[in-house]
Amino acid sequence: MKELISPKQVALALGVSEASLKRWCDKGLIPAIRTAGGHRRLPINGVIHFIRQTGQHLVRPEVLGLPPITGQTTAAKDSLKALLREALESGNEDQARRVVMNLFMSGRKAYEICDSIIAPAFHEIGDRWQHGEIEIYQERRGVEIVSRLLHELRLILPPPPEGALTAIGATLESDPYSLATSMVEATLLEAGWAARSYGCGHPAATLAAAIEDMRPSLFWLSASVIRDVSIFVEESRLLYETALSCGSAFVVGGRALVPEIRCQIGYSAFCDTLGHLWGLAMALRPGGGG
Ligand code: B12
Repeated sequence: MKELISPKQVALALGVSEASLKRWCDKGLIPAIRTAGGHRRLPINGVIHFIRQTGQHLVRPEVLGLPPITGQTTAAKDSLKALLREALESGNEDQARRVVMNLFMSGRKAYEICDSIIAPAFHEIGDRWQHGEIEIYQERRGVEIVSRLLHELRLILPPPPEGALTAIGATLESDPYSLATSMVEATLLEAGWAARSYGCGHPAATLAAAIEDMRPSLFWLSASVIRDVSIFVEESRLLYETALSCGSAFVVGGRALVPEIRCQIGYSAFCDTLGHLWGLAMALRPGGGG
């Protein structure tokens, strides 16, 4: 996907005149930069933000590198989830992209799409694998597809504003589950944070070093699987204490953090869902609420 695009191409994508487009730029509704020759160039994430905010209809989405608009955004949540699950199981990446991008372009937040469509689709995929209805390769191929889609979402989210709060996060050594931590990153980015997931499988000591080096406002730990509870309790204590000493909030989430484990560890906030994190992230931003 290109990063900058001409007003003419955006006008084509929206089916409006170039004059209207330039007017929106002049009013500051769409961010624009000027080339050395004085021509306007529009950052694609600014254009996408404008479309999502104003509900503009996309006539030629492919001009912006987006999949065809299918009207699937109005379908019931369950049927979208089923559509996505089928697409992931059959390796139909285009169909998966259409489901996710159509929801996103219709103004749904990344966290809503992750919490209510993508994660439930994977929960079903897990159940179907457990019952021998699908192969392991289908599940893993689905993870790869969603990883790419999350990356694409990240590219089209508006860049964090100047002075944005920073956040980093990851999973610990025994935890190979990569999607949740990428989803946390997307959630925080959309909430206007400068967020970076450091991926999976880190020794606790290196995450503590990252907190000390980066001094983020927030450090998140995603825990999808805990192999040894006493080791996890010890490792999370190190992270909590390091975060506190660096002035970072320590935010935890993930399906392995059942109440019996949560009560043994320290943290600044526990989130069941990305929606909870969204609420927290918006409240912590300078000026709050937003
Ligand atoms: C994909 C997958 C894998 C992949 C993951 C690859 C990857 N790169 O991520 C791999 C191949 C590693 C894998 C391996 C195994 N898996 Co597996 N896997 C899954 C599957 C299908 C999807 C997981 C996923 O990504 N879900 C999507 C995420 C986004 O959803 P989520 O975890 O619910 O996260 C949400 C919230 O918890 C929250 N959240 C999570 N973290 C955080 C953090 C913060 C800060 C916040 C705010 C929120 C938050 O937000 C998310 C969005 O709503 C699940 C099914 C399931 N129920 O999830 C099985 C599942 C977890 N796996 C299972 C099993 C059995 C295994 C294996 C043991 C299989 C085997 N025999 O080898 C191994 C174990 C690996 C290990 N070391 O532990 C079982 C676990 C059963 C159990 N009771 O524990 C499940 C439930 C499948 C099933 N139904 O049987 N698996």
